Amino acid sequence: MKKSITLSIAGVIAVVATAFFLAQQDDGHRHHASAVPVDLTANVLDLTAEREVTLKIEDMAYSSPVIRVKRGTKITWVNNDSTKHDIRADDGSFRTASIGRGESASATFRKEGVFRYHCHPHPFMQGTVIVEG
Ligand SMILES: [Cu+2]
Repeated sequence: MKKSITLSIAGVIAVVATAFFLAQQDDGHRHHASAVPVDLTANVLDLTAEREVTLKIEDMAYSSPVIRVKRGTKITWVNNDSTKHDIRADDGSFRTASIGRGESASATFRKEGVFRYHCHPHPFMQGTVIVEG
């Protein structure tokens, strides 16, 4: 009886030690991953075949928040909320007027790059346009 208890305690210690080791490995992995730039290919809507793109603003969010377009594409946002919104580049490279329900605003992307934008009154509303050559 005593022997079997000792054995099972040893077993538990072994399991805990293994779990700790795996957790450390896992943690190391996460640190490594966070050093790598965010993978934008995960949920990107490919609109590179379009010359003009219309996106909606609904329920305090931009529809299709991450899109890929060709250089020269005109993007129009239509606001379906009763709240006014705008579209502003995080780096200040473009900014639209504040638009109310049923109104729209456009921006043409002539430079390649990754353009993150947000709504000035509601900074939690965010989107990204990836412009390809
Ligand atoms: Cu807004």
